[in-house]
Amino acid sequence: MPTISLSQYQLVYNSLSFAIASMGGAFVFFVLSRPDVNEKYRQAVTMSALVCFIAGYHYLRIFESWKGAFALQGGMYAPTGEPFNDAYRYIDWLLTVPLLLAEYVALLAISRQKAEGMTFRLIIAAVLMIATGYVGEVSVDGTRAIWGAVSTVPFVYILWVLWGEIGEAMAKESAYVRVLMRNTRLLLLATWGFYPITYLLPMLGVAVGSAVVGVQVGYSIADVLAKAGYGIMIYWIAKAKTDAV
Ligand SMILES: *C/C=C(C)/C=C/C=C(C)/C=C/C1=C(C)CCCC1(C)C
Repeated sequence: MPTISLSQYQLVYNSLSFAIASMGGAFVFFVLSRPDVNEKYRQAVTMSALVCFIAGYHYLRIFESWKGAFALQGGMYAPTGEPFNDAYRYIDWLLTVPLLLAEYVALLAISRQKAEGMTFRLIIAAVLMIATGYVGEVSVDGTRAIWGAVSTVPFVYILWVLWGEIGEAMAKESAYVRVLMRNTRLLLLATWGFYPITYLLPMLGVAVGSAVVGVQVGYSIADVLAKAGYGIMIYWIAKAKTDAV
């Protein structure tokens, strides 16, 4: 860990704190709003609540780890020697990404048999994406780019499948729901695309301190949008479909 400035330290500190608050707030919202939607869609809202709960817990742990990794020394934050635990984030993704994928599929309202096969393939791809990404994230031997490229293969597969399936499902919906689904699909692409871009930061020649800070802030923003933000979109779609019948 490098020595970082006061404002760099606080930028991460505040981003993590913002993520904890967002996940906690979203969790409460999903629990309270679950009865508003038709039974068919409740499972999707439950999954949003679970995702935010799991992420909120991990953000608390990441926050503690960040505080322990640095100490104020002569106006700068110097590493204490206690390692900053980046594994929390990847463990979190390992749990939340499969849940998010199951959530998208649940909303598509496709036949159960097709949904099960698709969820299974998407989850395998997600595990591969996260596992290979993690190896690259913690690598110190210059293989970050290679593992990042490997991880991008299942990533593209996931987005390609979801993009197509959401497109097909959209066609069967009312004009209003179609617009909501179109926006959700764009949000999916924008937020998931944020992760590999953030991952690239340390390879772009920025100072080590800035890269560490950028990665933490970038992933935090992406997580809030991909989990809490996406959950709200899913809720809106479920609510619109409920009100339409
Ligand atoms: C709630 C957490 C979510 C939605 C996490 C998503 C994570 C990704 C889409 C990560 C993708 C990566 C690549 C495509 C290549 C580089 C390594 C990763 C793991 C950052």
